[in-house]
Formats: sequence, structure tokens, C-alpha cells
Amino acid sequence: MSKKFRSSSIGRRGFLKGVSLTSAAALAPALPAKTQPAPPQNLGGLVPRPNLAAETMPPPKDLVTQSTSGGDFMVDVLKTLDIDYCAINPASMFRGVQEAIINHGKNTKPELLTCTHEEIAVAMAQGYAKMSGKPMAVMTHGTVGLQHASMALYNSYCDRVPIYLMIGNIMNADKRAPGGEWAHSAQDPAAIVRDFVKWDDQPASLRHFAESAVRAYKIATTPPMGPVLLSLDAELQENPIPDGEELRIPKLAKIALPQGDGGAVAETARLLVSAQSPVLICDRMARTQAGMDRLVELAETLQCPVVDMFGRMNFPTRHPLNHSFRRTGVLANADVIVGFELNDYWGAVHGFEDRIIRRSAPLFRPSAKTISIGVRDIFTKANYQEFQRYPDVDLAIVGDGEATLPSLIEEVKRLVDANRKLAYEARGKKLAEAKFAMLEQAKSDATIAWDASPITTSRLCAELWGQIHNEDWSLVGNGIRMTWPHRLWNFDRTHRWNGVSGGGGVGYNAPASLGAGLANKAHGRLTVTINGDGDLMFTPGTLWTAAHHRIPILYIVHNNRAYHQEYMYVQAMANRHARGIENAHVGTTITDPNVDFAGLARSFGVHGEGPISDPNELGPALARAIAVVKRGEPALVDVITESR
Ligand SMILES: Cc1ncc(C[n+]2csc(CCOP(=O)(O)OP(=O)(O)O)c2C)c(N)n1
Ligand SMILES: [Mg+2]
Repeated sequence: MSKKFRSSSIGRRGFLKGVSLTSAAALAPALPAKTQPAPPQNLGGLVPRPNLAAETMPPPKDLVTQSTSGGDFMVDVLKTLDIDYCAINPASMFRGVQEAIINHGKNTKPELLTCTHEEIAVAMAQGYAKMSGKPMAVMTHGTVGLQHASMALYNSYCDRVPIYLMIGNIMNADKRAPGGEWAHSAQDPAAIVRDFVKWDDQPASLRHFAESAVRAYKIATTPPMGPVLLSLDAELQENPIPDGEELRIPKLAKIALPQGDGGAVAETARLLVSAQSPVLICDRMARTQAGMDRLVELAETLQCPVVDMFGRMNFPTRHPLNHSFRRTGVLANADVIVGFELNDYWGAVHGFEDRIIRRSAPLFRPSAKTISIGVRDIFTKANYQEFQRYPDVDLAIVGDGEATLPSLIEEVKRLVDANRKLAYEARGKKLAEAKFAMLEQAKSDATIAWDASPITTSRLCAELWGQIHNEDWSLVGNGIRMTWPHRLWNFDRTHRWNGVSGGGGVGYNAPASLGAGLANKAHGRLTVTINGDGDLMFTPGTLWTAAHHRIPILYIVHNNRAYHQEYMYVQAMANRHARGIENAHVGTTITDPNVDFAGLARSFGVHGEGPISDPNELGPALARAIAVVKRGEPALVDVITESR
């Protein structure tokens, strides 16, 4: 018998005498013989593994007390960035910073928001940033939290929205507890999302952190904006600030936005002024009310139509020059087309059919002059193909759309003489007539199947509009594929609409709307969102966060009990293959069982109404829910809809 074996067998005998103070058995309260748990059966891999590290470590000689921590300094740095909120799902890898935010930072600037999924945290930040104009911080666990966050991060990236994301990591292998901390650490944790964040870093010291933290903010908020990622070493967060360490926090520069080249802007003005039928198209253009006001000024000066692709709230929907729903008509006539911050210039000026076979055709004449103004060309990555089809424009002006508008307006105004003014007025009159006819048509279309059950999406939107139009309302998400509210309602300010997901990743609407609702809360606005049932099933825990943080928001569930878009695609495929559409519900519907969204809401502490399939019950249910929201709480109305 080897010596090694003998000594270990003695150790085992000692343990069996019950003298090992550090054993789990010694720490457990004694139970009467009768209630002693039965010895574990063969549970295979299900038996929880003991924390060997804790059991075998001698107790520390001195109780560790430290008056500073790296996390405290990190919070001090964050405070200089004027970040109001930090959305988290709690995780030990950032426990140092979390504790510092709560106790050192007094849970203000940033204040923690408790989220039930990392995807919710990031999407909340996306909706918040667009509505408030500034980033929210998000903290997630190391590898696993970041993996959950990744799709929402991709949406933010595609939408060019700043997200200030931090994750925890343990860089020194010697410091990782066995088990989870190894699985939650990575050599290069950002690798999984590097294709769709603008910048990332893993600071090795607190000085390094300070610089990277300020740099990250600057990069995220410089157009084209985007998410950034800082990986925070747990030791750096938790340990004291090293003795004698002189730390300073770099200042955050005021960012002057890039404007389009003066000569190119003057050329654009010349083309616009001399055109017979100029068209302006915009997408992610207006960041502020000034952006919308300037676009109105430019359009009114030229009396030309504006097509809004709705990536932001760019142009008032009831304005006589808003021809977003006559895109095909106005482009067919256009001789000059100027696109502002178009995510997809090619897509905006082409028709594309993808239901049966994939084919496309230009919507404009080959002789039309095409110009783009925006920052999209400044920043492109290779792998993910969100950069869209190549837009072969005649002139690409690289500059921020909103920031370039003043010089363009000035140039245009300089060139417009009295004769032109007269011609423009005549053009504007015709456009106003067409717009009026379009609005009347929309109102009439909305009455089709008015009394139908399930409820038409047009009736839903008309009822909703009837109850909110006298409030300072804000529609922050729309699962009705963009049509009815924008056709019917009077969106007249930038906060009336908050854009779309960017990456088309479902699960965005519910949490992004909540983030926008949080931003609106400070202004006392009535926040409303129309949420697909499928979308809400991805991120239902959002409702709990709404209740927990008392965020007033009205969720309308556009409940067609299906992933209806996909249902229609499967129908289209079945049609193409001449096999009948009877089976298209397989894998595409959300029935059997039906989801009780009102019950779900109530279970999270949110006022729930519905399911409502009788259109006459809709108005009273909306009124009750709006009353709840107006007193500062969230509410949900589940509306059984047909899809149109
Ligand atoms: C993460 C993700 N998964 C799946 C899809 C495919 N998808 C596109 S629309 C859609 C349906 C969403 O359902 P719902 O919100 O109810 O909208 P509806 O189509 O019923 O109007 C799905 C599953 C996606 N875009 N993103
Ligand atoms: Mg649906």
C-alpha cells in the first residue's frame, strides 16, 4: 500500500468520525433521526457538486474590510457620463460594480433596472436611447449573459443606436472559482459580438478603465452611433484601489457633428431648385425636434413631396407634403431624389416582391439624379449583410443628415427667386390635394369590416386614436406593420414615434417600448405600443419590469394568435408549389392553447384587459387601461385581431 493511499485513508476515517469542521455535514443543522433525508439515489449528473473551494479553504486570518474598491471608481467614472439608468439581470461577474452602484453611488446615475432577460435589458436601452437622445448602460453576466444579449445588440447595431454595455469577466485563471466562473469567463468575451458592436475593450487597470469608459461613450454617441462593449475584470471591480494610485477621469468632449461638404451641398441645392419634381426621402434622419422642423422648412421652401421610411420620426404625417404612402407615385415622376440617412437607399427606390418569387424593379426613371446625405458610408463591417444592396447614386454626401440640413436650406433659399416660388406654389397645391385625397381614402378604408370579429387592425387603431389624440401621446412600437397609425393619426412631433428594430429581430417591441416609456415618463407623456403576440412571447418578462419600476405604458396586444407574417409566407410557398394552404398553420400559429395575455399581465402585477374580440367592448377596455396608465402604472389590453 503506498504512503499516499494510507494518508488519504486516515483522512477519510477522521472525516467519518465527524470532526471535520469545514465539512458540509458539520455546517448543516442537526435533524431528528426520523426526518434525516434519505441518502441520495443514483441521480447521476443531477447531484449538485459541492463548492470544494469553500470547503477546503482555511478561514481568512483577518476579516477583509476595505474602504475603497475599483468598482467605486468605475461608478465615479460612469457618473461623469450622465448615464441615468443601468439595466441588468444580476450576475456575480459584475457583483463588484453592482454593489458599488447601489451603496457607493446610492443607486442614482445610474439607477439599476431589474430585467428578467439580458435581451430585454439591451432592447430597453435601444428604445430609451432613441426617445431620450442618450444612452442607457446595460450590465450582463460574462459569456452567458452576453450570449443572451446578443440579438438585441444586433438590432441596436443595425438601428445605429448607442448602447453602453458592460459585462463581467475574470481574466486571471488563478482567481476563478471552480465550476461556473470558468464557464462564465472567456479569453476574449467580446469575440461573439464584435461583428456588431462599434468598439470594445477589456481594461487591465483602473486608469485604463477610465480612459476606455469615456472613449466608449464618445464612440457610441458619435454618428453613426452604435453599441459599445466594455469587459470588466472582476478583480479590478472588487479589489481596493491600489495604494498611491493616482486616478483621473478624462473629460468627455462635446461632439460637433460631421456636415456634408459645402460644394456638394451647393450642387444638391442647385439640382433641387431647378428640378421639376424633386423628392426627399428620409429614414433615420431626425434625432431631435430641430431635425423635423428643418426638414419641414426644406420641403416647404421647395414645395416638394417627402417620403418617410419611418426609421425615426422625421416628418409630420398630416403635412400636405408627406407622401410616404404615395412613394411609388412620387418616385415615378421624380427627376431629383435626395435621400437623408437612408438605411437602405436601394430598397427605398426599388420595388421588391418576395412572397412568391424574388424579383425587383426600380421605382424611378433612369434619368433621375440620385443623391444621398448621411453617415452610413463612414462605418461598415463585412460579415453581417445589414449594409443592404449597393445604392449606385450619382452623388454620395458623407455627413450627418440633421446637421447638414441648415446649410442645404440656406443654399436652396438663396437660389429660389420669385418665378420659381410661383411654380413651387402650384406644385404644392397639387400635392396638398393628393395628400387630402389619400387621407380621406385611408379613413374610408379603415371602416371596411368595422364591426367584424376578430377586430380589424384599422378599427383597433381608430378606437385607440379616438382615446389618445387629446393627450401628449407617444406611439413607441407598432406590430401592425406600419400602416394604420401612420396613415390615420397626426404624428406631429418627434416623440410621437420611435422607429423600428433595425435588425428585424423579433422580441424587440415589448422591451424597446418599455425603454421608450421610461424616457417618456420624465415628460409625463402617454406611452402606447402595439405589440404582436409573437413578439411578446419572446420577452414576456418585460411586463414584470414595467410593473416593478412603475413605468406607465399601454401595451395593446395585436393578437392574431399567430406568427402571422410567417404564416403568410408558408401559404405563399404552398401556393407556389400548388399544394394548397390547409397546412400553413403548422409551426406558425399560437393556438391550442391560446395565450391569456391579460392573465399573464396580471400575474406580473400589470393591469390586464381582455381577450377582446367584440369590437364594441374595445372602447371601454381601452378607457379603463388608459386611466391606469395615466395614474402612472402599466396596463395591457389583449385584442383579438384579424390581420390585414
Ligand atoms: C428572432 C427572430 N425570430 C424569428 C423571426 C421571424 N419572424 C418574423 S416576423 C415573425 C412573426 C412575429 O409574430 P407577431 O409579433 O405576432 O407578428 P405577426 O406576424 O403575427 O403580425 C417571425 C417569427 C425574426 N424576425 N426574428
Ligand atoms: Mg401575431
